[in-house]
Amino acid sequence: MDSHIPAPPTRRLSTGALKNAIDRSTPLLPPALEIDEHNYFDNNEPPEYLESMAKTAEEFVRFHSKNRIVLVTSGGTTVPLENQTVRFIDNFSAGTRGATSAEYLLENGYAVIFLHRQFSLLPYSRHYSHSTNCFLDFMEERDGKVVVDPQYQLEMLSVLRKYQHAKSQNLLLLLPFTTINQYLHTLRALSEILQPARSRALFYLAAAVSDFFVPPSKIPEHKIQSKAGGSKLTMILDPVPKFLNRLVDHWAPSAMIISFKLETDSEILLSKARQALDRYSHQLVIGNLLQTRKYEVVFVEPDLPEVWIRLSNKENADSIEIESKIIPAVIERHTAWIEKSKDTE
Ligand code: PAZ
Repeated sequence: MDSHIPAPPTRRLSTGALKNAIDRSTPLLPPALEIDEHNYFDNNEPPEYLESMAKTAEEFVRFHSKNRIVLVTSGGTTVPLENQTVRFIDNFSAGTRGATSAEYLLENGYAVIFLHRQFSLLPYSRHYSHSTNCFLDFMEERDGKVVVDPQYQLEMLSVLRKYQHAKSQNLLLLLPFTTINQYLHTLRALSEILQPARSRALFYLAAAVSDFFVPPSKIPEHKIQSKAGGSKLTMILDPVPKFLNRLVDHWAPSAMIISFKLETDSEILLSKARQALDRYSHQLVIGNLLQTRKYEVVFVEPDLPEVWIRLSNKENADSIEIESKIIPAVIERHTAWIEKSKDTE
């Protein structure tokens, strides 16, 4: 990264020797087997809305029977600690990567299924939502009416036109999730629904998915009580099975699959991305560091040297979004994937 680009605020909690806190040399968890898939999906009930969501997605895929379709996953999954959930474990992801990438994919003619954490950032509305860009700051009162402040007119008009185009052409399907279980069931259902699209289907898995969860057999039904005098809370979380290889080999065997790898330690980013690629045999891992993810990412592909994508100082000062560089590079690879798949389809 260019040295004078300011690093975004980190969520570092301590200046202590964090290296010792977690053993980062731990290898990745083994890929899930068929039996793990059965165990998980038989024991963790699908969300009630799954069937109707699947119908909507099927219609969308049929409607785009000639177009490229991308499934973008975005935002963080939660891990409930109680069945009637008061408390849950969450992560930092606001869905910026996913929502921004979806816009550039739409601009390049893709139909987008946007599987996102409910209330995280959405394509187009992200420009005016959440605390940094409250939509009210873009408005003013004139003659008793609410109007857009003239200084934002042009930019908002451009965003509005793109949004309305995506809507009127039925190019964007928004599907929410909250928990890790909802995410996994929906991902599997959508993968199967996307099978007819074969190599035209692209998976862009940018969501930050929980690594651990409390299985139904161990989850308390009601709110966990604090005892008088305050006792410690100990919970044992099970690992979430790594379903990426099931996706690659069985759920969507003809699609191009891109996963993301997030780390905080630059020394292990490349090796972890390479390990994921070796383990799951998909086409591309996009690696990024928590601290620099808005300015640089690295493409890791089988049998090829890594490719870094970075914003220059000028691009950064001009508020260029790194996704405007990531997406053309992704599309180039998807085009090659479609070409390569032609012989077998
Ligand atoms: O949502 P965001 O833009 O703040 O962050 C995006 C991201 C860092 C979650 C994404 O780029 C990513 O790396 N997702 C995969 C995370 C992982 O499970 O390793």
